[in-house]
This record gives sequence, structure tokens and C-alpha cells, in this order.
Amino acid sequence: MSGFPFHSLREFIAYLDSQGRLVRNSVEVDLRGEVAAISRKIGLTDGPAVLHESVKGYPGWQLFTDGLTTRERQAWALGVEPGEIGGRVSRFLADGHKVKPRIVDDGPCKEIKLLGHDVDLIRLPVAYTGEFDVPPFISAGISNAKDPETGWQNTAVRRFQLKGRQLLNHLLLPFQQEGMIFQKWRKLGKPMPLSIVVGTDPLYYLASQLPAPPQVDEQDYWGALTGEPLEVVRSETNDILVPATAEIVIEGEVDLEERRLEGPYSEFTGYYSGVRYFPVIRVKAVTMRRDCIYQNIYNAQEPAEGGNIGYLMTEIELHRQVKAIIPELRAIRILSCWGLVLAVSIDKQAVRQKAGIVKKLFMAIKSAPASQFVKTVIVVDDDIDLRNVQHILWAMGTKFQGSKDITVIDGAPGCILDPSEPWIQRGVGYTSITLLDCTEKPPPYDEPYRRGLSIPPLDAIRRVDERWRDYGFA
Ligand SMILES: Cc1cc2nc3c(=O)[nH]c(=O)nc-3n(C[C@H](O)[C@H](O)[C@H](O)COP(=O)(O)O)c2cc1C
Ligand SMILES: [Mn+2]
Repeated sequence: MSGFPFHSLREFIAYLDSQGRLVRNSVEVDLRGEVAAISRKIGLTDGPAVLHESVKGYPGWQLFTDGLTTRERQAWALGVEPGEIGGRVSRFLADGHKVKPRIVDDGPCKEIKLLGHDVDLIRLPVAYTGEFDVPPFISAGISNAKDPETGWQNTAVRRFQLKGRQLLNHLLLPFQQEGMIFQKWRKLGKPMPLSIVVGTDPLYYLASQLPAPPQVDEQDYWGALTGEPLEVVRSETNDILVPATAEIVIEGEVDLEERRLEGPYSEFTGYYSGVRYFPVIRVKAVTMRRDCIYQNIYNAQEPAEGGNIGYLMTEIELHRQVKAIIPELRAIRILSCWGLVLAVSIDKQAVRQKAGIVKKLFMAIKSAPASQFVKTVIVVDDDIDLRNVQHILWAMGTKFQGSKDITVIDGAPGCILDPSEPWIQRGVGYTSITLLDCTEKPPPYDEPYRRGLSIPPLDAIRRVDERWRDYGFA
């Protein structure tokens, strides 16, 4: 079974099967809760992907989830070893090389075409997440929109709430690139065409999460990462390009005026979103593959597939942006909620030699475009392993004093989805950002550290490693 690059969701599913990381579930599942509860458990246990072969009330449909929940499967999608993901993607971003998609005349995504009044979104097996997400959301939809001034096409995952047979609600956030593109359509006074893709090869999902600069099409990243152009077809009712092998393409227009109440939704914070007015999409066409596979992404409280996809790419891009200003930056890891808690490591020598560098790093992080959700930043020395939460907490335990090492800036850009956001004080969209400086104190306050770590002699540690089995340990 051939691996990377995968050219469709089906190729990826076959590969997962060949590697023993796919469950083919033939037990009938219920969209009201059961599908989500299975994904929740897969996230908690680092479990396999699953293809549900029988969906209650939706004969003929199959439903796929959790293709990218684990680092191992993300590495397969990127064609690297799990430990190499960060380095490979960073090198690729630094290189700046891009490969435009290749337009083909027809593709499997157009095997079935439903236009105008024949469109009925209620016939799609859209799964519920939380008990109160009513009506449910298409959660694995990759939204594609075009800048009317330059022709740039933007690609990113968004959630879409089902509002009728031909109507969707759209969480169109103004700071995201699609929100910026929407403002241009408003100026023109024309509804914004949109093509939403559900069910593609896994790299398309990962590439959509790379926070590309404005005017850069995430589809070109697909080509650069694989070394071959992505095969795309034109949508039926607009000129947006979509992957030829996609399972489903939903085409429509975002209304300039109409707003509907969006939510409640099971947010990545683990809480329900508020219910707010957001634009609606009038759906004009749906095209599909035969024997269609519907894809769903669980994106509620972590660990979950949604966060696992997004965190990886955000860490890599934020690292690139901050490193350009602070070369002493070492590693970045999202500890919780898309960056509401972030851990960062810095060159230990630099902290001793360059006065104020930890504060400078904190300011650089919040100034970077990819830091929208960053709220609390824990800075540690580079001898702390960011993949090990216990190690980070040890640094906090031994290097941090609340009276001296906390910096708070109020009224910074926040994330309206954060349930703790102090909106009563200032208004929606603001937050307090906090630095917790957990680096070693500089001389002359470093005396306890200079006494050294208390561990057995290194030669004893080495000898024990060598003789471990001889002692009788497994
Ligand atoms: C499962 C999932 C759901 C998401 N839902 C939304 C959403 O509804 N609205 C949104 O603005 N971003 C959402 N995102 C995040 C964006 O896809 C991500 O920030 C992307 O990089 C934005 O790209 P852009 O800058 O090109 O708009 C979601 C991500 C995932 C993985
Ligand atoms: Mn973008």
C-alpha cells in the first residue's frame, strides 16, 4: 500500500487500514452523540481512525473521523517521521517555495450534481457534538473564498451550522483572512461566493491550518509539500478551485446583509459558545462522489482531532514569526486551548547576558500575527523539555516567584471564544495577557542553581542503563 502523498481521503483510509490504524465499524452509529463520544474517546486514548459503515437514518452513507488525531498519522500525511514534523514544515516555510494547483476538467467530486432546489443539506449525515449543539454543524468543512481584487484564493477549516435545506450559518471572524476577504465583497456590494469541501486527503486539512500570509493560497502549500501540483476542478457555480477527488463540495454565496443566530457550539475550550449573529450562506449547489464518505472532526475539549491539527501548524508558524525577531527563541508549544496557555523556551545563556530579553520575547509573541489566541505565556530555559508538562511545572516550581516574575498587560487582543474573557471591563475581543517568567534567576541570585542538580553520578547512571536487564528489569 503506497503512502505519502495521498491523493484522496479514500487512499488515506486504505493506507491507515494497511498500517492497522483504522477501525471499520459495522455497528450502526447514531449521529446524536454516539459519533462524537467515540471521537472523544479516541482523542483521550490516542486511538485509531474510524470508518463508520452504518449510520442510523442515513442508508448508504459512511462516516470517517480521526484521521489526524495522533502525531503518527499527521507524520504519515506529511511524509515524515513523527519527530521530524516541526523541522520539516519549518524548513519548507522558510524556503518559501510554492506549487500552484493544476486545473483538470472533471473529477470524482462531480460524479453526483445537485443544483438549485434539488439541494437538500438535511440529507447529509451531519453529526452532533455536544448535547445542545442544535442544529448540528458541518465540522470538517474547508472553506474556499476568493479576493475580488487580486484573485487570491484562501483555504481554511470553518464550522457551518445547518440552518435549512439550502442555508448554512458561518462563523466568519473578522480577524481571519476570510473575514478580511468578505469586507472586500461588501465594498463591491456583491455576495461572496464560497466553496466548502468536506472529505479530502489529509494534507489538505493540515495545509489549511498553516497560517499563510495574506495573498498566499494554502493550496500552493499542498503542492510545495508534496512536490506535485494539487489536482483541482472549478466549482459549478463560481470560479473557486476545489480538489478533484473531494467527497463533497458545497457551493454558495455569503449574504451581505442577513445575519442569523449561530451557536451554541461545543468549542475547543470545552464550553459551549455563546449564541451570536453571524452571516448566512445561501447554498446553490452540492456535488459529491458516488458512495460518498462524510468526514467529521471532533473539535470540543482537548485532546481532540480539531485542536491536534490546528496546534501543530500554529506552533510551527508562530515559531517562524517570533524567531525572526528573537533568534534566541528555542521552542514553542501550545499547552492548552489553541494558545490560551503557551509554553516557550529560550536560550539560557541569552537570559543571563541580555537584560530584559524574556520581556522582549513576550512582547514579540503577542505582536506576531499567529498569536491571536495567546493569553498566558510560560517562559522557561532551553534545558526544559516542552513536550513534558511535568518538566515545565518543575521549572515553575523552582524558578518562579509570583511577586517578581508575573507581568500582566490588560486590554490586549483576545479571543471571543475564551469563556473567561473580561468583556465586562472593556468590551468584546479584549483580554489580559500574562507572562510567567520561569527562567533561572541571573547572578547574583543563582547560587542555589550553581550548586547543581542533585542526581547520582553520571557514570553510575550510565552503568545502570547498560546493566538494566542484568538486574532483572524488563
Ligand atoms: C476543526 C476546526 C474548526 C475550525 N473552525 C473555525 C471557524 O469556524 N471559524 C474560524 O475562523 N476558524 C476556524 N478554525 C481555525 C482556522 O481554520 C485556522 O485558524 C486557519 O489557519 C485560518 O486560516 P486563514 O487565516 O486563512 O483564515 C477551525 C479549525 C479547525 C481545525
Ligand atoms: Mn489563509
